[in-house]
Amino acid sequence: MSVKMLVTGGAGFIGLNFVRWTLENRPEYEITVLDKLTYAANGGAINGLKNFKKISFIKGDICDPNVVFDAVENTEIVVHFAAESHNDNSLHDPMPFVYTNIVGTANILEAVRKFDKRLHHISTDEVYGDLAIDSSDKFTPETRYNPSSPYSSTKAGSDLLVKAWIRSFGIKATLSNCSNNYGAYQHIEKFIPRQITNILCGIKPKLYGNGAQVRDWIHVDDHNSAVHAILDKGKIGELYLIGANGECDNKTIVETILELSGLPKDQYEFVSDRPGHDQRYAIDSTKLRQELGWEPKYTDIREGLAQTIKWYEDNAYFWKSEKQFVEAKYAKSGQ
Ligand code: NAD
Ligand code: TDX
Repeated sequence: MSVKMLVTGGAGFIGLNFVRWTLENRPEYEITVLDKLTYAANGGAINGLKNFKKISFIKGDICDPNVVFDAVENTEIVVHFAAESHNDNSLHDPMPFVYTNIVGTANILEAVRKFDKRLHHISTDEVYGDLAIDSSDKFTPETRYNPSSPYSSTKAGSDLLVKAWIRSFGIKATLSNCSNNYGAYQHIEKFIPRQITNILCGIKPKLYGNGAQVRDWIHVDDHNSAVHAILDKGKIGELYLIGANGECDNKTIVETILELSGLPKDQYEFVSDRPGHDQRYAIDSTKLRQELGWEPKYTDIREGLAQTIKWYEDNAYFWKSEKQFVEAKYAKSGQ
C-alpha cells in the first residue's frame, strides 16, 4: 500500500533531488509536490519525472492557507523544503523571506495540526550563526540560536514555530538542520555552481572578501538519505543535525574546481565581501549517526566536485539562459 507524501519546495534544488531519490529508491511513497515555481525552481525537471507514475504536482504558494490546507488534508506525511534560500538575496530584499519562511511555515503547521499529519521540517545550520575560523567548535543540537542574516533569522523563526507547535499542540513533527549542500540542479546564484559555470563561460571565479570562510559541505543525496532515516526512525519532537564532516574554506573549493577543470589554480579574483558574512559552519552529527545509524556515502569532496562539474557541463540547458542575468545582478553589488 502506498504512503502519501507532500513535498513542499519539491521543484527546488534539494527538494527535486529528494523527490527523484525517493521515486527511485522508495516505491512505497506516492508523492505530491507543492511548489510556487519561483525563479529558483526547476519546473521542467519535475515534468521529466512524470514517467514515474506516483507523482503529481500542485503549483501553489505556501503563504496561501487554502492551498496548504487542501494539500495537507490529502496526504499522510509532509516534508517541508519550500523556502527562500539565498543569503545574498535576503540582504537585498528580505520581505519574501519573512513571508515564505515564517508565514508559509506557520500555515503548514496549522494545517498539520488541524488534520493531525506527520511533518518533517527542513532547516539549516545557519540558525546557529557562525563559529570562529580558528576554533574546532561544532554546532550541536544544544547550540544557542544566533542567526546573522535575514535568511537565517527567518529559518530560525520557522524552527521556533515548529518547536512551539510540538510543545504546545503536540504535533507529530521532527526537524533537521543541515550544512551546505552541493550537487546537480543547484541554482547558479549559489557558490559552487556559480564558480563551475563561470569557468565554463570563461569568467574568473569570484571569492568574497578574503576567501577564508569555511563551509561544511555535504552532497545533496547524503542530506536526503538522512531525511529518510529521520522519517523512518526519528523520534517525534526531536531535532537532528545533518553533516558529513566536509569542512573546507572557500578558496580551497575554488582552487579545486579550477584544477579539476584543467586550469591554473590561481585563476580567480577577490570581490566585495558579503555584509555580515558568516565565518565558519561545522556540524556535529553524532546524534543522527548513533541514534539512527546514518552514514554519508560521499566522503571525498574532490570526487563530489568532479561529478558536479560534469553535471553542469552536460546540462547547460539548465543554466545557460540565466547566466548573464545572474552575473549582471552580482556585478551591481561589485561581486
Ligand atoms: P531552492 O531555493 O533551490 O528551492 C526552494 C524551492 O521552494 C523552489 O522550488 C521554490 O519555487 C519553492 N518556493 C519558494 N517559495 C515558495 C512558496 N512561497 N510556496 C511554495 N514554494 C515555494 O532551495 P534549496 O537550496 O533546495 O533549499 C531547500 C530547503 O533546504 C530550504 O528550506 C533551505 O533552507 C534548506 N537548506 C538548504 C541548504 C543548502 O545548502 N541549499 C542547506 C541546509 C538547508
Ligand atoms: O560568488 C560567491 N563567492 C563566494 O565567495 C558566492 C555566491 C558565495 N561565496 C561564499 C559565501 C559563503 O561563504 O561562498 C560561501 C557559500 O555561499 P552560498 O552558496 O551563498 O551559501 P551560504 O550562504 O553558506 O548558504 C547555503 O548553505 C546553507 C545555502 O544557500 C543556504 O540555503 C543553506 O541554508
